[in-house]
Formats: sequence, C-alpha cells, structure tokens
Amino acid sequence: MSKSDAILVRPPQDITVTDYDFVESLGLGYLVTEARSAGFRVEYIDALIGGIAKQELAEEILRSNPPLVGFSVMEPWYSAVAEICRTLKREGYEGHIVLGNQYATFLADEVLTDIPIDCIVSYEADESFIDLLNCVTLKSDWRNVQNLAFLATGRVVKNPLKPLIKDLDKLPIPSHEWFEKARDRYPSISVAGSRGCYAKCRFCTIPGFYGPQKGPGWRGRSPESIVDEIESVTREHQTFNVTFVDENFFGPGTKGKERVKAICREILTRGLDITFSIDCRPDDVSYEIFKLLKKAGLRTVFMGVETVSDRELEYYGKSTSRVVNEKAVSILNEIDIDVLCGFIPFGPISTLDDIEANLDFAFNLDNLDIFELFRRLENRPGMALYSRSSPCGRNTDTELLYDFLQENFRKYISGGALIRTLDGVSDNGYNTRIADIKNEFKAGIFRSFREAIGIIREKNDLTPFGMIVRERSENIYEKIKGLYTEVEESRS
Ligand code: B12
Ligand code: SF4
Repeated sequence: MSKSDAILVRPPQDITVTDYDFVESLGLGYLVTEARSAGFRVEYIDALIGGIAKQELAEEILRSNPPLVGFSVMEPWYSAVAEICRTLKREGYEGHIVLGNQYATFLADEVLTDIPIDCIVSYEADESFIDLLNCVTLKSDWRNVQNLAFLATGRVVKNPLKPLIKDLDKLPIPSHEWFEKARDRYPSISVAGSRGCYAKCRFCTIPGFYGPQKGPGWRGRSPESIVDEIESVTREHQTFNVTFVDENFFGPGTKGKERVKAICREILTRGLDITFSIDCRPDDVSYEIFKLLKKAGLRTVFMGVETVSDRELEYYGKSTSRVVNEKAVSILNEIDIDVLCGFIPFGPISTLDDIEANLDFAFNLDNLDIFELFRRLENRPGMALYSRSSPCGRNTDTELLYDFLQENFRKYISGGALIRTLDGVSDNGYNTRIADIKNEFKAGIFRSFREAIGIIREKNDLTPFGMIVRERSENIYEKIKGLYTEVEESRS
C-alpha cells in the first residue's frame, strides 16, 4: 500500500530558471493543506525548488505509487509535465493523473488529447480537488465532480462549475514546506490576501480564469485574517519579508481602499516589523494611502503601466491613461517606494511613436526590470484578446511571425547590447537598478533602437506589429524582414 493518498507536484522547468521562479507555488500550497485538513495523506514535491529532474521525479512517483498524482501546469512547465505523464503511463502507473492551474484550464481540449492523463480540475480548484480525491481514494465514480474536464469516448467533457469560494477567510494557511529550500534565492514568503480582479484588461488571463464561475470578480479576505496569517508565517519561518501574490491588492471603489487602510492599521497596531510588496493598478495609487502603506512596511510595488499610449490603453481595455500612469509613478517616487512598472512595449496596434514614447517613459524611471522593454503582447489562452487556439506547445502562424519580429528586435536591435550590458551586472536581470547601467544601456540599446526606428520610419511609416498581427500578410512579413536585414547589414 502506498504511504500517501496523493502526491502534488510543481514540475521542473525545461527553460532557464531565474531567482524569481523560486517563488513558492501558493496554489499547490493551498491544495496540500486543504487535502490534509480533510484527512488525506498528501506528499508535496516542488521539483523546481528541490532541483529534482524529470526522470528522478517519475521514479519517485512510481516508487510511492499513490492513488492520485497532481501536477500544476503553467505554460513553461507543460513540456516537462507532458514528458513525465508519458513516462508514468509507459512504466505502468495505474493511479489517477490530474492537472490544474491556468494553462491546463484554458487549453483543456488540447492537453487532454495530447497526453495520457485522467482529468483536469479547471479554474478555482480548491473544493473540486477535494471532491475528486474523495472519489478516487474511495474508488467511486469521479466523473460527476464539478469543474472537471476529461475525455469520454474520445470527446472532451466539461462539467458544470462550482460558484467561486464565498469566504476566503475560511481557507487554511497554505503549506510553506518548500520555503526553507527556496529562501536563499527568493527570501520572501507568499501570502494571498485576495483572488481575482475587478478590472477586465483584454490582455490579462485573470478575468478569464475567475470569470466563468459565479461570484464577484475580486474577493478579498478580511484584514484580521490576512494579518493573522502574516504574523503566523513570518514567526514560523523567521522572515520579515512578505510577497502579496494578489493580482490586484486593491478591491473596487472606496470600500477597496478602506480595506487596504484597515490592513495597514492592523499591521501597525500589532507592531509587526515586516516589509512587503504588492501588485496594483496605477489608478489605485494615491498619496494618502501609499504613505500609510509605506508606514506599514510596503517597499516595492509592481504596477501595470502597460503603455503610455492612450490609444493602446483603450485597445487593451485598461481604463487608465498616460496622465494616470505618470501621476502614479510620481507619487510613488515622492514617497520613496520602489516601483517596478509592467510594460507591453510591442502590441498589435503599436506605432513607432508609441514605442519611442514608452522607451522615453521607461528610461526616466528610477527602477526598471529591463526585460520589461523586450516584452510583446503574448497570445495567451484565457485572455480576451486571444486570437485562436494553438496546438499545445506550438505557435500558430501568427505567433511565429510575431516571434520572428521579436527575435529580430532582440537580435539586431537590442539583444547583443543587452547581453553585453548585463554581463557582470546581474545574474538574471531582475530588479536591476537602471541607475547602475544607465550610461552603457543608453549608449547601447537605446541608440541602436532609435537607429532602427529611424531606418524603418525613413523607408516606410508603418506599424510593423499591427500589420503583422492584423493582416497576417506574407508580403508585409517579407517587407519587414527586409527592413531588419538592412538594419543588420548597416551595422556590420
Ligand atoms: C506567483 C506567480 C508566479 C510565480 C510562480 C507561481 C507558482 N510557483 O505557482 C512565478 C514567478 C514563477 C511566475 C511566473 C510566471 N508567471 Co506568474 N503569477 C504568479 C501570481 C502573481 C500568483 C500565483 C498564485 O499564487 N496565485 C494564488 C493561487 C491560490 O492561485 P493559483 O496559483 O491559480 O492556484 C489555484 C488554481 O490555479 C488551481 N491549481 C494550481 N495548481 C494546481 C494543480 C492541481 C493538480 C490542481 C488540481 C489545481 C491547481 O488551484 C489553486 C487553488 O484554487 C499570478 C497571479 C495570481 N494572483 O494568480 C501570476 C500569473 C499566474 N503569472 C502569469 C504569467 C504570465 C507568468 C509568466 C509567464 C510571466 C512571464 N512573462 O515570464 C511566468 C511563467 C514562467 C514560469 N516559470 O512559470 C499570468 C498568467 C499565466 C498563465 N496564463 O499561465 C498571471 C495570472 C499573472 C497575470 N495577470 O498575467 N508566476
Ligand atoms: S492586468 Fe491587472 S488590472 Fe488588468 S485585469 Fe489583470 S489583474 Fe486586473
């Protein structure tokens, strides 16, 4: 008999691992604690943090042979998960294989027909996962469990969805058993004070993930419950750093702001000596509230600026503006809170003017994750702007064209200079202080970027990304390719 009822796994990652990947998997942490509280014996393996390779992981699962094994699947983990599932089945594992998380949820049809698994628990999975575990361990029929997607006689079946969890205060404290191993590379403990978001940005997967289940877009825990958890986990793990993984730390309207103030007051009244980071929207930034947040320990804010082009902001459904973005950055600078801005510098309707305006804005920031400048709008399943479903692990033609452009931008315009600049400056580029590298960076990337923009503009005043994505025309593709080749040749 197996010593556990289930093994829950965060898989290893086939692509390069950075310090930021050492953030614990709070989703799995919740499922592990919830299942244990329901009386199940659950083993939790974070193969990425634990440095456990695919083969070793598969062997461990086969040795333990639990009735159920579950994998969390975000996009970069899929290839490893696929390989492990195939190995497990090939080696005769007869238990139940279940997947969850965003990638598995949004690409359920493709995933179920691509790899040998039993089911996917889609969307918010806490309650349905326990229902499934119950059925599997009791050997009863699991096919009626809500939120499940599975194959039946070659067809994908998607069961009705449970409503969203009403009261997040009732959830237990998630397991942090991998924190000790991760802390050398990511020394901050994760806390979720809310789930979802009240906004509906068309490039974001959060509205698509929490939207289909009945309930409000954004759900917050009470200040008391959050601060209780902070007190408990920071004491237990001897750390003073907390990362709020909340997609949006603020709830909607005045109530949302009052709740944030109440969290701050609770931290201050209890005299907790902590520092923390949050994610928020630019239009939630006000002097008064961020002054209080700083007093309570806020040090870093990740803020989705996206672009300073009002036209693009409207297209993205962000409901902010250039003025709002600039004001938010200026308030945070004044209060001396580190702000990391999220950008979508290249998108389907970006013009060269937009790209230049974003670069100018970015270079005036004190703190910049420079990789933000090399992002493009990704065609990610689950977002409203997702154009069409792509087969698992493969790009669609559109994406390939888009990637080709990005590759060229990286290679011809910025990549070389970026890598030279980063060499010896930072391990992975995250949180690199632009001040340290400003001169070299500007001289390298910025100049060549401007040169390239100049050449493109001189030849033809086009919007390359927009054209490619909207029109998908082979001619335009060739035209842009030619322009980039010229850029390359003019520099060699
Ligand atoms: C922390 C975090 C990370 C961490 C990793 C988290 C982890 N170890 O699981 C790191 C830093 C590695 C990360 C990376 C990236 N992330 Co991230 N990340 C987040 C963040 C802020 C919090 C995740 C979290 O803890 N949520 C709270 C928990 C409770 O929810 P959950 O994880 O969704 O888990 C629930 C369900 O999904 C499900 N579930 C999860 N796993 C499993 C497994 C099984 C078996 C089952 C049944 C169910 C299940 O049950 C849980 C409880 O309901 C989210 C935003 C958010 N708030 O969700 C973005 C988010 C998930 N990330 C996002 C993105 C885009 C990325 C990157 C691609 C960014 C980039 N461009 O590089 C990379 C991916 C690279 C990588 N290595 O994975 C997107 C969406 C990704 C997607 N569609 O897959 C999000 C939504 C942010 C956003 N708005 O764009 N991320
Ligand atoms: S990008 Fe941010 S503000 Fe917009 S929907 Fe996603 S989480 Fe909400």
